[in-house]
Amino acid sequence: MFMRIDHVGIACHDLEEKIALFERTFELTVVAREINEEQGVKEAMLHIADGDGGGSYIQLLEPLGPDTPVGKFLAKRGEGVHHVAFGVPDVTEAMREIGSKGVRLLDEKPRHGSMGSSIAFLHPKDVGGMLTELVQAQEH
Ligand code: CMX
Ligand code: CO
Repeated sequence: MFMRIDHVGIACHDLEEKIALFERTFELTVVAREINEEQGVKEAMLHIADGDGGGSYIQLLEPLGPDTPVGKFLAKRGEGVHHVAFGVPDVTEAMREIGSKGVRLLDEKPRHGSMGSSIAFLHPKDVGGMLTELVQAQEH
């Protein structure tokens, strides 16, 4: 199955503060900002590089409330890496293939992700403790 790393998601308390930190430290640029009510986040994508299958990014995530995936993560573990997202050419096909190997899918069907992408999550306990996201980038 073709895969690349699309982004690494970082949970934080203060999005603006962490954007400034990543811009200052790594000289990255914010290419998209979004509020995703369904995922319970306010987020920013910082561009790293472009590759054959699409770009790669750091995704900074601030929770919209305590009772959201990122809000619960911050309360339990504090700030840091929240998930790794693999870029795939067809998210529905990737869900079917990976699901057939016994990995639990957290989404029954793809949902709306950053920059017009389609996304789905895999249970961290079935992937060595790493919350994993599958991303099909928006077609251009
Ligand atoms: N990475 C690794 N392990 C994680 C985790 C994470 N981000 N979040 C939870 N876990 C672990 C917990 O530590 C817990 O383990 P233990 O039982 O050993 O303590 C186990 O998974 C279950 O966690 P929980 O706290 O009981 O369950 P939650 O209600 O917090 O749900 C999860 C966890 C992964 C199912 C939920 O966060 C989820 O559905 N996530 C997918 C959606 C999401 O994260 N959206 C935000 C990002 C949006 C985007 O990228 O665009
Ligand atoms: Co993500």
